[in-house]
Amino acid sequence: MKSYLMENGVKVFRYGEPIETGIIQGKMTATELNADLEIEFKKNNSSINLLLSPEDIVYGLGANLGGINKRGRTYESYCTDDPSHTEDKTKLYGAHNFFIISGDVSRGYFIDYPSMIKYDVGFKKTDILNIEITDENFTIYIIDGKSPSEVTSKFLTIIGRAYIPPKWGFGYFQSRWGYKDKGEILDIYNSFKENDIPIDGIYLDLDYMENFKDFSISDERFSDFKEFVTDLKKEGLYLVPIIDAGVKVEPGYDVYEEGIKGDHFCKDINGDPYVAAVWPGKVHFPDFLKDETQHWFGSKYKLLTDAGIEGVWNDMNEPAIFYDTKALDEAIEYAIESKGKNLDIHSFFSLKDKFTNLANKDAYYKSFYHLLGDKTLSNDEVHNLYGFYMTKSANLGLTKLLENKRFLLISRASSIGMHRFGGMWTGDNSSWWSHLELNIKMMPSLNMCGFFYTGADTGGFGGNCSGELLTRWLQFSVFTPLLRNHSAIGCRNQEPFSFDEQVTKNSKNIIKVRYRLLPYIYSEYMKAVSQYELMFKPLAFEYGESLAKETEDQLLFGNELMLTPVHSANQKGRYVFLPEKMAEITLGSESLEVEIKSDKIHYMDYGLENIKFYLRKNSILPLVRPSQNVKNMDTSMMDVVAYVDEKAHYTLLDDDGITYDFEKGEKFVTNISIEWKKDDYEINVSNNNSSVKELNFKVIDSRGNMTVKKINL
Ligand code: MIG
Repeated sequence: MKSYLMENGVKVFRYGEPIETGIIQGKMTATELNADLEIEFKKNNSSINLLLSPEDIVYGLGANLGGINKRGRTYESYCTDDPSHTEDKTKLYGAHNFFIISGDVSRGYFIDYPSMIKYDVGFKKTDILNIEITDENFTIYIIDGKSPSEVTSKFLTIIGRAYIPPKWGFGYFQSRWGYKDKGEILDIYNSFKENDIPIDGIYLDLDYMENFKDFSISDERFSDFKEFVTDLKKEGLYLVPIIDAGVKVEPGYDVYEEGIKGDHFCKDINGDPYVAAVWPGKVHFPDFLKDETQHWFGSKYKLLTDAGIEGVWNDMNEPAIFYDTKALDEAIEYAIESKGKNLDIHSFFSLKDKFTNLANKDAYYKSFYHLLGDKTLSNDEVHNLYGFYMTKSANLGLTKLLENKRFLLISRASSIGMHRFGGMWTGDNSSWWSHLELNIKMMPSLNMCGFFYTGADTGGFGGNCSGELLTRWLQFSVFTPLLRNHSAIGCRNQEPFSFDEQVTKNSKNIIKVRYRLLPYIYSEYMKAVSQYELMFKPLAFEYGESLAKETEDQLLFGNELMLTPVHSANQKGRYVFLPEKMAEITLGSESLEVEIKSDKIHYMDYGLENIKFYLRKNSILPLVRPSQNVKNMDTSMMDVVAYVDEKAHYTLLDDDGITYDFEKGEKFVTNISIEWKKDDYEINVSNNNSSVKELNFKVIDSRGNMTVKKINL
């Protein structure tokens, strides 16, 4: 074991010869340190036991099932395409190996290892957190702090600043697997306009491609693509096409030919390009771990950027495999042999399993290889890096192609480290109430692992969504930086206008509220990523009461808000726990109501029409008028709602929303201070944002007295 110390006090313990993953950034100095870890090394397995005291909370682990407190469950880190996120599942699409044990003190652990890790967080034994790493070569980072926030900030610092999308990426997006052609995309867009529902973009799923080929556009369904993209963009509507990991095997197809010529594909045991089957049938997987391949594949996005595209989503990059030819042939052989036989229960099930278990077999990932430096490694050994490096490849390509322009980029598979290059969505959830609840609980864990530009498929991907579920989901998603309503082919249509009139009306109102909150959400995003703080926080990160530790369906958002979403059916409201006095805000597209609430636990009426949340004491929230899209957002006149007893301050951060000039200090800042002086509020504003001209203040105090003031800048 070798040990190191990082500048911010993070301790590093390297066991054996770990694979260089590229996740951690920052200097390390060799120092003799004691890890104080109980590790049992066996062949291909290292087992670590950490002690949990009864009061300890375990936070983190990113995209996973379970609650905010991860105790009482098992988890696995191995990026997996499994669209059925039922309660018994142990792994999803991401590998996010950071967690915190928080009790009297807090200690964070990050395990830098790119293959399977299993966690038993007090499941078999209540007081043991057991970690099984399938190797003896890995690095553990240990981060101590007084509080979970302090630990998180230190961790976010050593993994580097998160990806920043363009401002239009904070708008509302519609998506559906199955929008078949230009005509349908236009119909959808027009319905948004006719219904006066704001929208910033439509995602293009597989349907835009020619025979599922990456970097191809169907001439039949999407002719004159460039014109189509450009015309819509002029109105402020962005199209965001999908790119899959597998490249179709097809002689004559440029991406395939270049990939072969440039030696860019993963190899099989014989050194030939590995053949798997996904959408287009046979595919090869680019070896994204190689620098040259990252640059080559990244440069292929040119076909899209040349057409005016400024955003993409990377899919199937666990990578997902429907079957490989060997396994399929075996299954077919077996079926032929079974023909005409009397199949008893055992032989019938083994026949059936041959086919139903064809997808994503463990064996596949052991049978193809990457080149990392001068080492050849099976995919299994570096499995969790594949989505990460595919997204890095896209980021490198788009950065070069779009120069100083920011782009939208999300991926399905991820590991920590990828957060610097793109955002992520949480994969194929379902139109279930429990998945709305999961979405709520997952947000802080994702933030802790560096993922800020993230959200779930609003309304649920698989299954049929009800109007009520969509409305409730929107009421929460309005706060997630990535706000995308996406659904699977074959399911009921899920656009806000595909239900009854009431649902359309409510969704419209709620989406408009998103646009009212947008300057605040954007400002909080920029602060969180640049100051290495969470955007979504568990209550216990700031409040000490035991109830704060148990409450998992309320979240702090930024420094100002507390979110209390309704996440079950047929409710007219919900119970809310207030750790302190707060102002209850009811926000509609045109309306704003404020009421002081002091009961620790009270029933909150929360219907389907508006959004409700809480504004914390001595806090300020700026709002704008709703707009059709981000491009048309008008910040000249803002409402500023505040709950102030003594004094409050808010810094509203803004920039051009398009370029990286903010990194050179080109930021627009509006500083707002409100202080209670003797018998009135003193309001001070300093502002270098020339587009902000008029502020309409509504300031409430703890007794519920409201002061209204207008300030022209
Ligand atoms: O096997 O492209 O998660 O968002 O709509 C399904 C079709 C492949 C999975 C993605 C989903 C997308 C779908 N894809």
